[in-house]
Amino acid sequence: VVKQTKQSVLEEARQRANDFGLTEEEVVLSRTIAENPDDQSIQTAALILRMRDGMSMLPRILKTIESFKGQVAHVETRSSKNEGQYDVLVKINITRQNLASLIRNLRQGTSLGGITLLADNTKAVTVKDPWFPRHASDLDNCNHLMTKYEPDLDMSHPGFADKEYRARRKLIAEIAFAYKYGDPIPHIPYTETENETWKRVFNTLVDLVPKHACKEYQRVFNKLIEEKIFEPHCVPQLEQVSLFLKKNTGFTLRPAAGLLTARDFLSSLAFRIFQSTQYIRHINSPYHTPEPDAIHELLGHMPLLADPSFAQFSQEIGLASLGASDEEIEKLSTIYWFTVEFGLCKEGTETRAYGAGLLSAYGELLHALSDKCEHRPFEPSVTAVQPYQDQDYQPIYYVANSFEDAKEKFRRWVATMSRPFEVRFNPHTQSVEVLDSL
Ligand code: HBI
Ligand code: FE
Repeated sequence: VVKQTKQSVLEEARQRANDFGLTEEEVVLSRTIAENPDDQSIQTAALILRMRDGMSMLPRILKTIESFKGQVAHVETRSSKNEGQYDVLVKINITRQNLASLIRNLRQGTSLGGITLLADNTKAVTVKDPWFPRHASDLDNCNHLMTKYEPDLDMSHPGFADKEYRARRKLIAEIAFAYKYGDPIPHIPYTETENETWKRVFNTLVDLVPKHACKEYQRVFNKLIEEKIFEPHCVPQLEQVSLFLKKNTGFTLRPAAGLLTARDFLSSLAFRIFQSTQYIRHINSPYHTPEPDAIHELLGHMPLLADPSFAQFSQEIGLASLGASDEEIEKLSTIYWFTVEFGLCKEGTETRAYGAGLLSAYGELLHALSDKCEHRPFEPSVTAVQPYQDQDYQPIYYVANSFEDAKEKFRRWVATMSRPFEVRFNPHTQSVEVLDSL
């Protein structure tokens, strides 16, 4: 990607807008949006996207807009100068805040392969968008989904051909969409099939934990079994687990409908809130899931979120993400990936797993601790720029000396970030205070 100056981006956006016949007024309107950052009123915005692979991506684009609560007012497509590619102009009625998130999502491009955002008439909105959640209740606005692996869109998804499974997923997603801060997490009566899927994964892990999981994980894992929150025959309820976490570290859960944008996902950690999916992977592929599901959250993440030192580390990643630039969010996600998801740590002369992606999947757990991959010492500035993929086992893992050591290194690295202010979490009010450090 060629980096352009802000000026030339704006110029190009205007040029492309002209091509599609947007008025000067519409460009001015977007300026107004930028100048009133807390405005919740609905505005009209125009985006121009290029579909590199024919028209097939159009439904995904529309679905993404819908997931950001945008209402499509106008769609126009035309073939681009390049063969087989189409440009699409969409006009959307949307709040400023949702628009900024939508554009970020489209720019990240991770959720919508084959699509490029060519121009929007709202550059000013996103270039210096300072909005981030200030109170835990603001997370009600931070649940923007990525449409990466959804059973009804992705043909390679194990649930694609299973109508019943898709209906179940839809039902559970709706519970997450309706959830508001302060609500208890709705109880899901898991089906026999779902409980069976849980049981299979749980039983494979019970045998591996004593040998391969770090000691902090083991301590809480055993406690969860003692307190009968983790039982082999039924999927634990998020509400019960949330109460358990609250008692131990002050972390709580809120239901998430699926994969959130990295910015939204990380921001909730700042409030010691973990966005957890509540659906269960398809029974046909119990030991692997391309997306997070409740089994991954429960077996992978929950034990360590109840560990004080790890909880602190997680929250600090979240705090660092508030108001960060897109590039910094990318780096923080990568650090999150190689620590919270796939991290290894030293324990005496041994190396053990603490990453949730490892502790919820025995295949990769054994791979990560075998000699078929590379172990490197965790070093935030290096780890932050390590490319990774989520389709296959990782070829490289990063090893921390301890959570305390990882936290120390992380803190030193965060201090090098460009943010012109500092944030502090006030647990009494569950809000983030912004301290100007200029
Ligand atoms: N969303 N629900 C959910 N769960 C995740 O683990 C998750 C996410 N969105 C983004 C994301 N993880 C990654 O980008 C992390 O590296 C931040
Ligand atoms: Fe995860």
